[in-house]
Amino acid sequence: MIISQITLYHLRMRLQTPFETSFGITHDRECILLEARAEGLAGYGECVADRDPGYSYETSGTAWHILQEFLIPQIINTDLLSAEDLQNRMAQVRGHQMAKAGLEMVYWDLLGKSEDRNLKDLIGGKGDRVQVGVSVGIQENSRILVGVVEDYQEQGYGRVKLKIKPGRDIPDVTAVRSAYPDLRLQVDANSAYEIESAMDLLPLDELGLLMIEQPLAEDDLWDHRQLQAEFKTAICLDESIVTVRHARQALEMGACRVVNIKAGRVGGLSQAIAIHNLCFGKDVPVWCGGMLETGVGRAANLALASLPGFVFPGDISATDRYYEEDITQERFVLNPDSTITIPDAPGLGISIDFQALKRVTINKMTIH
Ligand code: OSB
Ligand code: MG
Repeated sequence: MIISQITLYHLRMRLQTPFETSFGITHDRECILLEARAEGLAGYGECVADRDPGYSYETSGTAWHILQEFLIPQIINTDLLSAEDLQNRMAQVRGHQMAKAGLEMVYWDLLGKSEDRNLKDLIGGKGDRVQVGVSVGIQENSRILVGVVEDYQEQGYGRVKLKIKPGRDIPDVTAVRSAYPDLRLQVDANSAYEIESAMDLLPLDELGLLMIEQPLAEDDLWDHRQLQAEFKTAICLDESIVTVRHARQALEMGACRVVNIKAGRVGGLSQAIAIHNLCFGKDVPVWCGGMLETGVGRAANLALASLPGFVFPGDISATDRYYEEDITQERFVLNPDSTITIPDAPGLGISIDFQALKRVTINKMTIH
């Protein structure tokens, strides 16, 4: 597979409603769409780095720089033999997982199109749909939060994740649990606590949560291990796992009992699959996290989440939970059984809506 040209599109897309987490409020989602030409085909990928370095040190700005100056020059006009070969060529860049993952997604889309196979089949996924849930941002107060959850529940979401932060934790989660005793419920702190303040979360242990996601620092494993020892509820790591090695060490030391897998965070689909395989071999459940993707990244997430170790529902919601207008012609809808159907056309299985793309593009550059 020889890629002869890549165009980067810096996108800014207005969210349906602002999304508040412990690291800030997002009104407009930024990302980079990659469009590659190879052997008469067009392939697409999404780099999920956002405008601000709140979730990760990577931003749409750093990813643009790393792609333009270092990653794309490494792989353009050379014969890419496999995803592994692509990873080897990108390995001289330290970190910058989201930039790498965007490029790897392009490779998979092209590979699928050239072999007339969809991504799910290429990676060995099963079934035609995956179980999904919705990630609910911090609201003005508990009463409004319960109303928002009610709305999603009526839309058919069978699993809800609540964002929490110090001062907005126990009362919020308790209010939702009281209103919905049987709802599949989990929380995500996005690194907002320290080992000491996280002990304030102990009442959550009585609320029957599926898991507590990333309570402590993004560069921490050891304190998570200490915390997991104090809680009955499973700790799930998101930010702390950016390589396969982190996943292995986290499991070896007992820093978590569940892993959130995002291809963007771990440097690409091949690395996401490797973490899945590691966890599957140790009977550790995983699930597919989300980064408020466009339809491009959403398609990749759906294929990934069809692997057998993805036993918890993914943060893969319907298009209308995020955007009024998306850049794919396909819109993803929630099936009545709280699933979303995996696209089955070749590659990612999506096609770009170029009119919509034009409306959300704030910068564009082509590299030959
Ligand atoms: O921590 O899982 C997270 C969104 C942006 C950055 C980090 C996270 C999230 C979400 C939303 O929780 C998941 C989604 O619906 O895409
Ligand atoms: Mg998270």
